[in-house]
Amino acid sequence: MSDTVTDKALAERVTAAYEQYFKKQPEVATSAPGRVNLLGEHTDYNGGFVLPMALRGLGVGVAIGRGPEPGVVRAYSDTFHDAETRNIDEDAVGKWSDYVLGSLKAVAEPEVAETGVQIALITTLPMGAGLSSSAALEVGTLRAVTALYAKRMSAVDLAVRARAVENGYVGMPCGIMDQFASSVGEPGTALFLDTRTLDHETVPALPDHSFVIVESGVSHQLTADGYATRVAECNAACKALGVDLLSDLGIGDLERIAAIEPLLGRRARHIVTDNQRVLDGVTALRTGDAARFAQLMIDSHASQRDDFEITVPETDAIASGALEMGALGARQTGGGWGGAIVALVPNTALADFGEAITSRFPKTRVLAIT
Ligand code: GAF
Repeated sequence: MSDTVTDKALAERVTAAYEQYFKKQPEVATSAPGRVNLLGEHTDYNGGFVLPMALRGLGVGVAIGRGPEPGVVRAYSDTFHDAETRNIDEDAVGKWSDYVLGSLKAVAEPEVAETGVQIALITTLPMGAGLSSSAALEVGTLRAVTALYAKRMSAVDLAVRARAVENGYVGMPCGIMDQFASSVGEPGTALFLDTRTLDHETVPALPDHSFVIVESGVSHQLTADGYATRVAECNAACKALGVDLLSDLGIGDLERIAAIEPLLGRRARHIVTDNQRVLDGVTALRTGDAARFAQLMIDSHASQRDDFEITVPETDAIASGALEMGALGARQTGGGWGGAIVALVPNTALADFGEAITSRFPKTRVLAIT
C-alpha cells in the first residue's frame, strides 16, 4: 500500500459506480489527484526543477476487486460510460484502458493472471486540460492494485513506476513531474522537485492570494507529435552544447546557448531560464513575495510562447487578458498547445475575476481555485 491520502468523496463515488456496474462491493477504493504546474515547464525530462501543486477535488477515483476470470481485466469508466475488457498479457492498443493495464502489469501481473480484476474509474479532471489526467489514472490504479494485493510501496517509488508505465507501456516520453505531483503532492501546497535527484520539499502557497485554474477550451493532445518533437529538440540542443542534460547549464551559459543553431538555442534558453524561474519562485513563495512570483509567471508564459513555442493564440490571449482582470500573473500550464492557464489572483479580486474572464472568453471555464 502507498502511504498517501485518499479523497473520500471521490472514493465514495467510485465505490457506488463499481457496485452499480459489477453488482458487488469493491475490495479497495482510492483516488489520486491531478496537478497544476506553477513554474518549470518541460524542464522535467531535462533533469531540471518543477513546481507543481496537487489539486483538491480534481482527480481520479479507482475501485478494484478480484475476479471473476483469471488474467482478465474488466475496466469500467463511469465518467465515459464505457467498458473495456483486456487481458493482463496484452500490449498497449491506444485505448484509455492502456493506462490501467500498464499500471496493473507494472506491479501485479502474476497476481492478476491468477485472479483477474474488475476496476471502476471516475474522473473529475477534464481531459486535455494539461492537469495530468493520465498520471492521476496511473497513480490511482497503482494505489488501488498495491492495496488489493497488500504490496507496500512508497509514494516516490509509486511515482517512478507510474512514469515508467507512461514511457514504456503507453509510449509517451514524458518526464516525472505529473506522476510525482499526483503521488507525493499535498493539495494546496506547492511541491518543489529536483527531477534529477528526486529531492523534493513542500513550499506553502502565498497568503491572501489564490491560484485560479482556467480551462482555455482548446484541448491539447500530448501523444501528438509536438511533445516528442520538443524532447528530440532538447536532446539535439544537448549535443550541440556538449552536455548530457540541459539542466547542466545555467543563466551564465546563455551567451553560449545563443551561438548554436537558433531554433535549438531558443529551446535550450527556455529550459535554462524556466529552471531558474522555479528557483526564484520558491524564494518568492518562501518570502511571501506575490509580485515577484507573478512576474515569474508572466516571464514563463512569454518563454513558452517565444522560445519553446508551445502556447496557442487562445492561451496567449487568456493569459494576457487575465492581467487586465485582476490577476497579478498568469501562464499556460502543463504540456502545451492549449489546455489551461493558471493565474495568481489576490483574494480580494477573486469574486470579480472568474466572472470577468469567462464573459470575455466564452469558451473558458474556471476549474479550480486553490
Ligand atoms: C506533460 C508531461 F507529462 C510532464 O512530464 C511535463 O513534461 C509537462 O508536460 C510539461 O512541463 O504534462
